[in-house]
Amino acid sequence: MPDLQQLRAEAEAAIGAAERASELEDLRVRYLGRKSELTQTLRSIGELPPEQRGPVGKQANEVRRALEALLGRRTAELEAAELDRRLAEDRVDITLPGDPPLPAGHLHLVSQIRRRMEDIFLGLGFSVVEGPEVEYEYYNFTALNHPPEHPARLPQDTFYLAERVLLRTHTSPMQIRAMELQQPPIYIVVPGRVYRPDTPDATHVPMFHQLEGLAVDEDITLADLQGCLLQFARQMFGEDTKVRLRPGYFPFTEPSVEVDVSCFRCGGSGFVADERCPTCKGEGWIEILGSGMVDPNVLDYVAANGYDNERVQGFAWGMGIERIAMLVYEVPDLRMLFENDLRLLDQFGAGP
Ligand code: 2U9
Repeated sequence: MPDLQQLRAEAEAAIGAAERASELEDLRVRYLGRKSELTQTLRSIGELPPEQRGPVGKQANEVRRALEALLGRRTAELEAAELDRRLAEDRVDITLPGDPPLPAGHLHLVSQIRRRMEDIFLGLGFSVVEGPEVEYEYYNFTALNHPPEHPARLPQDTFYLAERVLLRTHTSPMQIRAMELQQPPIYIVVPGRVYRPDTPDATHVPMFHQLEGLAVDEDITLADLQGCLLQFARQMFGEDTKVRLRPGYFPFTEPSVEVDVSCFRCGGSGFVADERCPTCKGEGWIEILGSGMVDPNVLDYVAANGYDNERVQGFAWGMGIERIAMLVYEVPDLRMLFENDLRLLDQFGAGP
């Protein structure tokens, strides 16, 4: 018969000293488990002399209840202490500033200029259409009035992929396709990539972007071309911008004109603070595109779709998007637009 009071004192000391939940579990097994002295005592009460059964049973049950209560309290204490410790350790200072947001980024300079151009011509009533970069020689040259011996057709100036299949050297083939698909009147601009076998330098790269335009309707004259491009120039370079047409030559237009805008940097004076203007090189004018009245021979290729050159006329133009971006952003070397150096691009990040 164990000394229950001594057992109780020993168990209470051990439980009070326990520091972890796992220790308490061991103590519960040791003092209250099936093989514990207390449980054995309660089980064997029937073997005691009858007069001892009552007092021993009462005492043993008291000890059991006391130890169970103490284990419960000590478990709760340890759990609370553990929670306090974790809260102190995991504390987050919600007054600290959060992680800085990722910068939103922006379109490439060439894309920004392309979108501005598209918006201007949309405002003038043109639609934007795009076409394939891999083209037939027919659409790229023949239907655009390039004679068979024209030097632009030679492999020195055009990337051929197969016989009569090439990378387009301008977006003009899509204007022919558009006229095959849509009867006059037609007012379209065609932006996109074009390819020419050039060795890169400050003004040449083998792939660049153009935005070309085409208007075909009744009673179209060179004055319509001039007015249209004047509107474009004012919106692109500033309200005071003037345009100047000089004679030019292109296979697909007749007459052809080269178009200059008055320099938006020096206002056309050729000088900035008594120095020669770096943008127009002191000329006061900047060449921005080529254009002209659509050659009647070109309309003949699509005459079957209503482009009767006795009834309708048209004007067309072509400009390099990179060239405009270089002027607007004062980028001195065309190759810089293809290096994707963020030190350049992020200077002009505003807007889409
Ligand atoms: C059709 C009829 C006529 C498009 C034209 C130019 C003049 C021109 C250059 C500008 C700089 C090419 O990117 S560049 O090197 N383009 O000078 N482009 S007229 O004339 C067309 C197009 C389509 C059916």
